[in-house]
Amino acid sequence: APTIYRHDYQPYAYRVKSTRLCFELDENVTTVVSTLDIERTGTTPVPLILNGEHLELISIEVNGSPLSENDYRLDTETLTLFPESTSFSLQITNRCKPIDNSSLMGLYVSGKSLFTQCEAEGFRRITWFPDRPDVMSRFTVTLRADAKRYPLLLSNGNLISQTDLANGRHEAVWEDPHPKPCYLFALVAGDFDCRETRIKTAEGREALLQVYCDKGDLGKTAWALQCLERSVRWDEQRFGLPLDLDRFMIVAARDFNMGAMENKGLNVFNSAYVLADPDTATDASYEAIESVIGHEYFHNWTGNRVTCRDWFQLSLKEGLTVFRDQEFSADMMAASLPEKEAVSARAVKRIDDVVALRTAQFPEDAGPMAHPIRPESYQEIGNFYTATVYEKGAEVIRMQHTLLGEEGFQAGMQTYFRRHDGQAVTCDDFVDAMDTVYRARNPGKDMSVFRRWYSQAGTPRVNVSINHDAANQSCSITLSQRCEPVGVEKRRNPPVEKPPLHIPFALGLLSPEGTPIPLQNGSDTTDTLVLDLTEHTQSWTFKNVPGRPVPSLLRHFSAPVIVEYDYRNDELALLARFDTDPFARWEAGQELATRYLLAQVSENITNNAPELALLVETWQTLASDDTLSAAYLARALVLPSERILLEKCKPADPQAIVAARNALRAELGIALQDIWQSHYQNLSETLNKSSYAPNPLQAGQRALRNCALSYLVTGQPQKYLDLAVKQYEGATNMTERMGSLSTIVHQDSVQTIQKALASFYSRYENNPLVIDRWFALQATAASTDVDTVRSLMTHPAFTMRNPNRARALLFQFCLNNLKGVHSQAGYAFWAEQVLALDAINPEIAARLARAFDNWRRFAPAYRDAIETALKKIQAHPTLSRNVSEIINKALE
Ligand code: B3K
Ligand code: ZN
Repeated sequence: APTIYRHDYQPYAYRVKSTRLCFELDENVTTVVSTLDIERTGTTPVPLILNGEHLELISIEVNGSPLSENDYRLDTETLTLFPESTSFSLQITNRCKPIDNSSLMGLYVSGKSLFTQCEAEGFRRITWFPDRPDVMSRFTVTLRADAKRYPLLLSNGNLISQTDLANGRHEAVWEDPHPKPCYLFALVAGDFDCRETRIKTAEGREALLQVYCDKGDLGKTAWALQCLERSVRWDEQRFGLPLDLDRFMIVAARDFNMGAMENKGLNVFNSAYVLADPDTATDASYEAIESVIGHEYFHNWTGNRVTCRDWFQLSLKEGLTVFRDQEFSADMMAASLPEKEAVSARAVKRIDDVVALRTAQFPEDAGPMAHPIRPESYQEIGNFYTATVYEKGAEVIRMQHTLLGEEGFQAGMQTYFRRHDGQAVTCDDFVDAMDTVYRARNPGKDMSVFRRWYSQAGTPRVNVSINHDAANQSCSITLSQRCEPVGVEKRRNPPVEKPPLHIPFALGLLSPEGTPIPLQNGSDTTDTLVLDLTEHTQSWTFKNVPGRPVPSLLRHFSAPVIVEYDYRNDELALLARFDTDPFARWEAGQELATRYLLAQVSENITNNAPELALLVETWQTLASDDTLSAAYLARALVLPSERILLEKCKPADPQAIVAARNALRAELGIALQDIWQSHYQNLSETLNKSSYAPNPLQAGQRALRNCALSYLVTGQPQKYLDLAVKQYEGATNMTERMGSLSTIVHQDSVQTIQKALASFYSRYENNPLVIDRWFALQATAASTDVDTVRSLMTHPAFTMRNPNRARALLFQFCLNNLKGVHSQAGYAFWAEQVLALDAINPEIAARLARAFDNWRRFAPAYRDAIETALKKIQAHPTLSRNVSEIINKALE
C-alpha cells in the first residue's frame, strides 16, 4: 500500500457548496442519488477526483445531461471527471449493499436497523465524494424506507418534513444548517425507543436532547440523558461554548467499531456507552458512559465547528477533546463530593488517566508503531486512532493548560475559535492561538520549543540529581532530558537528532521528616513549583533547605515523561506516607512495589529492591490512613498491573511477572488480613445504609471493598472464598456482583467457579452487554488457556462479527491474560484470530494485530515464537491494508 505523507498536503481544487443526498434504504441494496453543487477554486481546468469504494455506479449527470463512459474514469478507489466549466451541478446515482458490510464502515446493518460510520474514510462506501475533512458542504438528506421496518429515519440537523409514500414506504427530509465535512454525516433508520428532555441553553435557545435505543432498553437510558444534559451545562460554564443545534440526538448501536462517533447533531454510540442500570452496569461503566457522552458532545465545538484540515491533524480534535472530557469527569466527581474528598477525587481521576496512558501509550511510543501525536505518514488512517493521538495528545494539551493557567488557556481557546470557527485547520493553528496568549503574558518567551511535542515521538526521560549544601542550607536540582530513538528512527543513519522539549516539571520538597518545605516563587512561597525545562540540562537552586530534602517529582504527572531519580527505598516509603501531592504519593507506593516485583524476576535482580517488610509496612500505613478516601485507597493499595510491570521488565518475562505479582498479592492478603477484614466490614455496613447510586463516593467504597475481598481470598482462599460467594449471592448491583465473581474466577476451586459462572449466565442471558462481561471474565481468568478460549468460541452466544463480543473474548485473552497467551500455542491462536477477523472487519483485526508489537523486548524463547506467528500473518495472501501496515512495521 502507498504511504501518505503529511508534507504532501494539497488543498482540494473544488468547493462543494451544497450536497443533496437521497436514499432509497433497504438492507440488501440501497440506492443513493447525490447531487452536488460544485465550484472550481482555481482558474484553469483540473480533473475532479472523487473517492468511492465497494459501490455500484448507475449513472452520472452533469447539469442534467448524462455522461457516457468516455467522459469519466472509474478506478477501484476513485472516480475522475474532467469538467471544463468553473461551476456545475453533478448528480451521481449508485448502489451499495448494507447487509454485506461487515467492516462497519459506511452504511451497515446492526440488529434490524441501519447505521452509518464515516470517520475517517467511510463516506466513500456510501457514494462518490471528495472524502477528506477540508471539503465542507451544506447537507440536505432525504431518507426513504419501509415505514414498518424503519419507522424512524434520522440524519444530521433539523427535521424538515415527514411524508407517507406509496407501497408502505415513508420519507423524512433533514437539513443541517452547519457546513461540515462528509466524515460527520450520519443516518440511522430503525425502530427505537426514545428518552428525551427539552432544555434552554445559556443563550436562551430551546433544544431537544434525545437518546434512542432498541425497544426494551428504555429503562437503561436515564443516566445517558443526564450525562448529556450535564455535558451541555459544563461546556457552557467552563468553556463558554453553547449548543448550536435545535436538536441533539444519541443513538445506541450494538455493533460499533469504537466507543462512539460525534456526527453533527446525531451521535452514534456503541450501546456499551449508553445503556446502564444498577443491575447490569458497574460503577466503571457509569463513569465511562459519562466520559464518552461528554467526549462526543464536546467534539461539537472541538472537532465539528472547527475541524481538521487533513487526518495528520487528528490530535487537533482528539487530544483536545480527551483533555476536555478528562476535565469534565474530574469536575463532575469533585462537584458531587464534600470539599475534603473533592481534592482526592481529582487525583483519583488523574491516577486512572495516567495508568491508562502508561498501559497503552508508553509501550506504543517505544515500539514499531511509535509516532508523534501529529504523525508524519501513514498507510491506513484507521490505524492511527491511537493512544498516542488521543491520550498523549491530551497530555500535550494539558501541558499547555499548565503553562497558561486556566484563565490563559480559556483566553487561548477564545482566540482559537475567533480565528477558526467554521474552518478546517491544523495543530499549528491551535498552538498559534495559545502562543499569542502565552507571549502576551510572558514577555520574551514563546512556545517554539513546546511545539516540538507535535513532531517528536518517544517518551522522554527526565533524569534528576540533587545537590544539597548543608553549610549554606541550599539545594540545587538538576534536570536533564533525553529521548531515545524509537520505531523507524532506530534505523536512521546518521542517528536522528532529538532536540529538547519544553517540559513543565512540577516539583515539591519534603524534609527528611516528611514535612513540606516552602519554595520561593517570586515574592511568594509555594509547596509545588512548576519548573520550565526547555534545554537538555538545567539547574535550579533553592534556599532555606536545612537538611537533604526528599524530592516529590513530577507532581500530578505534569508531563508525559519517565522520571529517573535514584530514590532510597526509605525515601519512597516516606513519600508514600507523607507527600501532600496525592498523585506523587500514589506514585511512590507504586514505585516501591514495582522495585520489589521486578527484583523477583530473575534477570532483573538489582541492589535497590526493598525488603518485603518495608512494603508490608507501607501498605499497612496507607490502608489505615483514615484521611484518605476509599476511592484513593483502592488505587493506592492495588499493585501495578501486569502490563505496566511488563513494560519495565528487561527482557520482558511475562510468566515470571504474573507469578511474582500473584505471590505478593497473597503475601499482602495474609499480612494485612485484619485491615482488609475491617475495611470489608465497615464498608459493607456503610454501603448497606443507602440504596445504590453511581456516585463517586459510593463507587470508591465499593471499589475498596472489592479490593479488600480480593486480597483476602488471594491470601487465604480456603478461609475467605465463602465471603466472596456470599457477596455474589447477595449482590444488589453489578459492581458487587462482578467484584465477587472476578475474585471467585481467579482462585482455583473449579466447582465454585462453574457454579457461579452458570448462575451469572442464566441470569443475564438476554443482555448482550452483560454476556460480554461473562466472556471477558473467563478470557482473563488465571486458569484459562487456548483450549478454554477455543471452547468458549463454540458457545452459541459467541460471534466474531460483533466487535464487543470479539473484544470481550479474543482481545481480553490476547491482551490481558499474560499467563494464558504467552506460549507458542497462545501466539499461534492469536495469529489465527487476526486472520479470521481481518476477513470480516479490518479495523478491528488491526487492533488485535498490535497485541505483540513489542515482541523484540521479550526474553528469547517468547520472542522467537512471536516472530514465527507474525511471519505467519505476513505470509497470508490476502491481508487488509490495515493489518498489513501493522504487521510489516512490527517485522521491519
Ligand atoms: N471520532 C471518533 C473516531 C471514529 C473513527 C473510527 N475509524 C471517535 C471519537 O474519538 O470520538
Ligand atoms: Zn474523539
